[in-house]
Amino acid sequence: MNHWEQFLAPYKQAIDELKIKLKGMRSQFEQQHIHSPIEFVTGRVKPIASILDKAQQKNIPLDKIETEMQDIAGLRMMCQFVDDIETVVKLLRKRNDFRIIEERNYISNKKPSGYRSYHVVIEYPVQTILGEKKILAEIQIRTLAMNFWATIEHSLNYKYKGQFPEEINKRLQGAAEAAFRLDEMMSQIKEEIQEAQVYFTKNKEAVKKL
Ligand code: 0O2
Repeated sequence: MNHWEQFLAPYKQAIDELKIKLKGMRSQFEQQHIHSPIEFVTGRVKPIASILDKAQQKNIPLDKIETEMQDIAGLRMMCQFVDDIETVVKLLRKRNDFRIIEERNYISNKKPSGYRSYHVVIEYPVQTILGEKKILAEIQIRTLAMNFWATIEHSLNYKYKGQFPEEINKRLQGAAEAAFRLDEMMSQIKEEIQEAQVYFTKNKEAVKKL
């Protein structure tokens, strides 16, 4: 095992475990036939090249990345509605398998780029054969519309390295505004949508039993 593999191993283990735990929250809502505030969960360990890039950009010495880079382990929880985000954050605060060390609300304080999301930084204890190792992980909670915008902007960032031409910048700001309005419109018909979804899940289960 090389140095990086060794360093990243507990982060990988944390992602594997947390994905199962956070996806489990969704299943529990489904079993109770109540609207799940969680639509889907993803997770990744930051690629080595991105760790090195970010360390350079933010002047983080490599021997400090463990404490200063909070998103080497990153999870995303996608929600249908903006209100669901708060429900999810409250559920995370109640858990006792990790400790929340910071919350960043980029929904009430959107970033100048137009980025919206709620970030929760946790300290997660990984059990290893050498004992417990506490690692930092970042959970990003956002709606499907926020995620759509962030995914597109992120891939454009690769191409333009953050230096968007004015025209693209304008379009991205417009798209961020449209995503915000879409979230508002969906919130207004939330009850209708949820009733239809519960009806659909129950019907699906009835068919399975036939
Ligand atoms: P990747 O590829 O997603 O891992 P900073 O980087 O200074 O803004 P900091 O302290 O690293 O902030 O933490 P922050 O802002 O809580 O979260 C950083 C992560 O949030 C980013 O990770 C992105 O995942 C996401 N993010 C923050 N701002 C934006 C944005 O304007 N657009 C998009 N698409 N995502 C954003 P990385 O390391 O940048 O990238």
